[in-house]
Amino acid sequence: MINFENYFDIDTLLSEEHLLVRNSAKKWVSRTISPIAEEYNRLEKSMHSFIKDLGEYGFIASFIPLEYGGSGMDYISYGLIMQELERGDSAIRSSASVQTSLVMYPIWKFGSEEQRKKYLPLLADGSMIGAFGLTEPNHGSDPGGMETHVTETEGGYILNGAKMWITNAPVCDIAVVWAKNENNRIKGYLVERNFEGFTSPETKNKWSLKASATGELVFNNVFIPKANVLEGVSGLKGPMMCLNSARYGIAWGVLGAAAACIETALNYSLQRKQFRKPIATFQLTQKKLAEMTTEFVKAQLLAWRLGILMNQGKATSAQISMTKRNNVFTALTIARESRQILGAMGITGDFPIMRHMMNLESVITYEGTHDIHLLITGNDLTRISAFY
Ligand code: TGC
Ligand code: FAD
Repeated sequence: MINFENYFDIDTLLSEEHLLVRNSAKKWVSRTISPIAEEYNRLEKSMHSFIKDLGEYGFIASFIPLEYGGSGMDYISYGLIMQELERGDSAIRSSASVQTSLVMYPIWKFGSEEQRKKYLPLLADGSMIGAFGLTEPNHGSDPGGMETHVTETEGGYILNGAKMWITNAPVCDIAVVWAKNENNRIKGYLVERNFEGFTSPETKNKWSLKASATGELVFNNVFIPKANVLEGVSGLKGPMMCLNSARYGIAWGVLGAAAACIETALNYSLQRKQFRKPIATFQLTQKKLAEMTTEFVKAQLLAWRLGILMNQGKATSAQISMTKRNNVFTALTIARESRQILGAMGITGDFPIMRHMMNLESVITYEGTHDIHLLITGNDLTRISAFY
């Protein structure tokens, strides 16, 4: 079969190291995740159980410096790892995104040296699982309105409130929690599993990301020692900077899911016969395949270019929003079109398409919805906020 993933020779834009990292992640996923993905989704078994393997292979903490247990790789390598993980299932990419961009990144960027040394190596090798608490029951797209808050007390703070829709909440050992202080400023707090008054009930009955543990983070007078405050940042820009990194990873990740769908649909269309001919013979099938591949290549090039800008420290948050929005929508459209090519077979678990499609319904919502990213682009172009 034609290598549609290299249609524009994108491999020549990658270094030896990039290719090595991509190939080893691809191999690991096809050996470890792809064979169990269907079963884990059916049984709602969370893939966080593979976090130690991710740590061992360097698939988490890829851009975290070596001195803190990371791999010191660049942003293209990070993106390629996300792509390969999501080829298996969005749940395993979610675990890696949260651990790397939403938990290790803020500790690395905004934490004290003591916090970095204490937590980063354990998160990097998967001994600890992290969660990121920004969204609340009453504040999703508008996290600046958050109600979770702290009050100062001797030696630290008392945390009250609740976060919702949190990846890895039920299984986390540590949560990076964003809350307002008495001056109404948002700060980050490191909440450890054994802190009294902290609970994390699981959210059940999802039709998407079924192999990812999602839940709430509930804080009932939880004492947070001063040593657990991320002193290096205050305001909404703290969590938003973490999201820049995670959204960038998603822009690559969804390429993996999209590629799995195109590959499945292309193969199927060449095999499946109707009216005595492979369905690939029909112009309408070819139109679907051609358009999906065109959009895939455009998304791939956008992700690659964004990766270069990330490496140079020049990527803007608006560029990241545009790429996350475009690439997730592209992947979801590809999943829907691929499913059509398979007809009734497309709705079964014998093929990965429907699972990817259902997962992508979450991906198009989390880390900023499709419409919120459009408004961010609109704001960037006009300098007029249309949020309010
Ligand atoms: P706005 O007035 O625009 O900004 C407030 C302050 O934040 C700064 N800021 C950013 N800084 C860095 N990067 C960004 N992307 C930033 N966006 C905003 C901004 O400069 C300002 O700073 P300062 O110093 O002037 O105060 O804020 P707003 O209240 O109008 O709200 C708009 C905003 C940004 C919140 C909205 O556009 C948005 O992005 N909403 C989406 C919320 C979201 O993405 N939540 C994600 C939760 S985490 C998650 O989903 C994880 S899924 C995990 C998995 O993969 O499983
Ligand atoms: P709302 O904000 O209520 O939005 C509902 C609809 O209104 C959307 O279509 C939205 O686009 C639209 N809307 C809102 N405001 C505007 C506006 N100004 N103009 C036009 N339209 C608007 N959060 C975390 O903090 N940590 C996590 O680990 C995490 N993991 C998640 C895992 C999963 C599986 C899911 C589904 C979500 C997760 N989230 C997490 C939460 C996610 O970030 C939020 O769901 C998302 O930000 C949207 O918030 P909401 O669901 O409250 O929707």
